[in-house]
Amino acid sequence: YAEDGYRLWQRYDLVKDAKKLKEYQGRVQQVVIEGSSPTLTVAKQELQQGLQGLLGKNIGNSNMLKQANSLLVGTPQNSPAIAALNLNQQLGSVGKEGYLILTTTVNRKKATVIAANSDVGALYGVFHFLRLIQTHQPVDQLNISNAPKTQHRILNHWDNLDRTVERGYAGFSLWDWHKLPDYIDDRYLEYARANASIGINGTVLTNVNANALILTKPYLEKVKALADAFRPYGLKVYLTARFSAPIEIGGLKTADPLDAQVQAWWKTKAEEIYTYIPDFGGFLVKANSEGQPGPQNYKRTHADGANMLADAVAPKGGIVMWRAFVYDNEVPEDRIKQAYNEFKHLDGQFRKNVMVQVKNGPLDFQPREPFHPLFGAMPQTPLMMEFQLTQEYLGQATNLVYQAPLYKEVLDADTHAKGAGSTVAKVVDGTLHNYQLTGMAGVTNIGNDRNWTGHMFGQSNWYTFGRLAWDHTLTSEAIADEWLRMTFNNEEKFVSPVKEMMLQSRETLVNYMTPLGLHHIMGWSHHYGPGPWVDKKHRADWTAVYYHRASAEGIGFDRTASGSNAIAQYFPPVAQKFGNLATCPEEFLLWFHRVSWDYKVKSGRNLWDELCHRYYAGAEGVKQMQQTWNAQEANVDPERFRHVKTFLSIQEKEARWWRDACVLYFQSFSKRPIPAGLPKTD
Ligand code: GCW
Repeated sequence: YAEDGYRLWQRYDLVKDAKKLKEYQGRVQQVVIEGSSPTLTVAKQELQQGLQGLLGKNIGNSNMLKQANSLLVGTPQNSPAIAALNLNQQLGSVGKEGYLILTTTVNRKKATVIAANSDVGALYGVFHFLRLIQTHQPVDQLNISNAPKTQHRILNHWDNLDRTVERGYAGFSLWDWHKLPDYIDDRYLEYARANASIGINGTVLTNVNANALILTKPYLEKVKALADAFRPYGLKVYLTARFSAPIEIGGLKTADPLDAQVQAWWKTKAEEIYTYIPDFGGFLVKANSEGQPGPQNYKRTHADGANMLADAVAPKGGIVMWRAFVYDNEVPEDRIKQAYNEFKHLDGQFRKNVMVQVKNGPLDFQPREPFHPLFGAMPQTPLMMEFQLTQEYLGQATNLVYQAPLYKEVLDADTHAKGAGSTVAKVVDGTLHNYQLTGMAGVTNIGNDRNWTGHMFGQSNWYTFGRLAWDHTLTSEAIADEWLRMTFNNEEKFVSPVKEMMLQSRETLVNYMTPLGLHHIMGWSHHYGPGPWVDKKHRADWTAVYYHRASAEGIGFDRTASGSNAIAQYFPPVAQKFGNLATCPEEFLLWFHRVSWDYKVKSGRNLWDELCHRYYAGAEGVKQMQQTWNAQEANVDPERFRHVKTFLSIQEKEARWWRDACVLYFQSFSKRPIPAGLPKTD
């Protein structure tokens, strides 16, 4: 049938390599799952479907270990055969959600065992095992012990109740509120299944620009239906809480978090939610940012607001994710400093079940930003990472950008909070400050397009998020490799060049959009396409010119001590590195410094020439992506080949648009010629 990307990375097509196929068939002759639960049923179905597809034969399910080469799945609690293996010590190290995959003998017969402490751990192990076959790995001597590095691995949907999606570029919201609670669309199950396959264990269903109606009875009944559908897959449901809900749907006069009536209202509301959804995860809140209501409306702090909600969900084990994405354009301060200014001093004031959710960078999901200075700065407050999968500032759904290198760059950045090696990843996984709560959030790129993410390659960012939230030590390369093999095929002639294309794609995009540390020069409000110029309709100090500050002398935002001094928010070794022109990494040059057009960069070119060079190299890079892809026509099905090819031609056009718009605009300040010999074929 037509390949439309609906099957994501869960394709389970027959293993083409005959030798491998035989090997796998020999190794898995029977599936044994002794226990029974909704989650184990899912595991059983997944193995049935997966093995049938991959191995081309129906592998029987049995409760008995009748033959050699069985695949035994379960926990010591629900499987006597697993209990008999005495794996307690090894299982002790994988926690609630981890698993072991072992090649061993059971009843003196060769077997593969997937053992865990919970059914969902076993399910994650099943997906891992299937992935090994999907990616043609050996499965005859397995000794895998795997556990997630962060506890809460959560998708954030910015979905509105009318099904529009804020910054969503893949159709409308998946949640068909009109037909819920009675109609459970198959897509909900496919969605949960895809998330389980990469270890995502939570989903916030609604936009952070929240609508209080989601907390009313008719909607809670619908949310319950979704939560019930997701539960077998280990996927918990969370909601966004509109801070003014007590006024809007509760009939109160205030939403002041220190008001006893308001506190009581939220407690009762939480209790009500738990009657529908006994394992409700908790709330995600955007407060006092971009016009959203919050505790500051009542002269209270973010901690006061978060704690009130935290107290309401605490009795049932719920958590609150309170966002640090706050800024106010009435505040005469460099926008990127505001979150740190508002949150740092609150360290230690939050309840134990609160996490402060921090975007990867201090501005707003730019193609490249330095890491957010709050990471490392709040040792007593668990900080949750917020990445954006949906490509708001990255060409949206028509540009191919594999974001693993972006996420990894941030996770691997060294905060120096406790000396060298204090990476952002160690803050987020809790090891640096011994956080008791840990998590990673991904603002999702999913909508109701047949292929889920608009661009086929957008799926790789969903996949990457799950994989990195589970294990941030995975490399961008390894993740791309897996994803390509599972999503397309295992042929080296396909995987290797296309992987290279993916790995380069983010740098290429940075080059044609915002090279050398430029930022927020996208079109006003929609953020699509270039818009570095003054926009007469809007305040000059809050448009692109505020960020790039180009003039006849030079370009860039001085964030050193002579400017906004944002660098002072970093720990001294980082502040010194960024603050000193000689040591500031060139990719952040114009983020932290204002430099003259003549300034010599590392390539030996002056700044103007280098800027032109990067823009041209970026546009050229997209042409190379096209060449790489076009050479794959024989290796990909015609539908997906055409889909990606068409999007690449849009991207190529847009890259030139960006290049020409920015170079010509900045040239009106630099008054210099476009240098000769730039990489350019058109
Ligand atoms: O990235 C910006 C977006 C807003 C978004 C906001 C946020 C949900 O432009 O659309 O609002 O960030 O993260 O709250």
